[in-house]
Amino acid sequence: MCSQKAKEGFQAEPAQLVEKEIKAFVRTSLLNRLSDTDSQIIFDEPLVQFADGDDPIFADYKAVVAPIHLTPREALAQAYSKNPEDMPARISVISWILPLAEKIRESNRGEKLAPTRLWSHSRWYGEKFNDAVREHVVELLIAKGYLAVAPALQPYFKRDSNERGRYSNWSERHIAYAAGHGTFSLSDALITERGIAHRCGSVVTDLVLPASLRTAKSRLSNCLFYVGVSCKACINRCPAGAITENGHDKIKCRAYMNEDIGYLKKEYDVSVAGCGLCQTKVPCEFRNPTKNLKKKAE
Ligand code: B12
Ligand code: SF4
Ligand code: SF4
Repeated sequence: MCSQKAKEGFQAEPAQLVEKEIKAFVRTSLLNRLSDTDSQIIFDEPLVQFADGDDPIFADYKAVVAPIHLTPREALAQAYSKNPEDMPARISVISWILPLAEKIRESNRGEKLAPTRLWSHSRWYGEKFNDAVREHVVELLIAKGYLAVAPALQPYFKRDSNERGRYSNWSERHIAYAAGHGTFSLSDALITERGIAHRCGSVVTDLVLPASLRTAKSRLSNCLFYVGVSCKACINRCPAGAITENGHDKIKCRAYMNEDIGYLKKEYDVSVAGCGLCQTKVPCEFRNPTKNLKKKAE
């Protein structure tokens, strides 16, 4: 446990310090590079925002995602083998978006059936790097004397399936939505100010951080399809027919990745190859496509 002095120093500008630390880690860590492709950087500068750990939206996720979805208070308490009510009065959630670098996105734009080696490696090694960010943030906070946990790294983290398909008990993009990073979309994925082609992560802590505003009008308002502009680009990009005007069929999507293009795991030497064709060559690939519409309307 560190000295009270260090803890006080961190409290001076906690939000700026946390953001600076995460950005520096993404900029300098060698894990944010693909070793066999000329050290290609995986992720550009991240977006970092915060949510109040007791925001009522987290309780809503038990209905929206699944009853087993944890609130931040439950996630922190479980990690310390305590009851949620025994946790400190204020807790916060740190949520980051890791936008995929241009070269990785560009490589997938020309594909019609399956992801490139570069995309698959950004899925496999990129998530390893995302785990490293989680570990780094937790270690930093604990070293400063705070409680901290990355729920996605905990033994209690789990995935399950229901009639709508796969889900987890800590959905990183629902956490990102709560922290005001953006909105969901026709393809299910989260459209942020840096677009849809990203990975995201989070940490829960008792360091008190200012909650970022959720400025979106609705939970779908960054997607052109839902704001009355004719966009079906992701429908046309999906080789599995998993996206229609009714939304994203998670069961079809997963089956396509596991069965139809499952051979890629061996070819690319990864345990998960991904797909992500719906996240490139689309108007929301690297920006919020509704931003200009909003400006024009003003
Ligand atoms: C299970 C899983 C999958 C499943 C199911 C995906 C899904 N839609 O949930 C499958 C295997 C299909 C999958 C595929 C992919 N995945 Co995946 N996957 C996950 C995982 C492990 C859990 C997701 C989860 O818990 N979902 C919960 C369910 C309920 O979410 P949902 O169905 O999308 O939620 C809808 C409802 O909640 C609805 N809703 C209804 N009412 C309300 C009310 C409110 C208030 C709100 C907020 C929402 C809401 O809105 C949502 C969107 O429609 C996460 C990692 C994590 N721990 O979060 C990664 C994750 C979701 N995957 C990711 C990625 C990148 C992919 C792929 C691109 C593969 C790749 N890398 O090449 C594809 C993309 C598929 C797609 N179009 O979204 C990223 C998403 C980043 C992003 N850009 O959004 C994540 C977050 C991993 C990460 N750490 O970054 N994945
Ligand atoms: S491609 Fe168009 S319809 Fe699909 S998620 Fe992006 S903005 Fe929405
Ligand atoms: S919905 Fe699934 S199968 Fe379709 S393009 Fe996106 S990741 Fe690939």
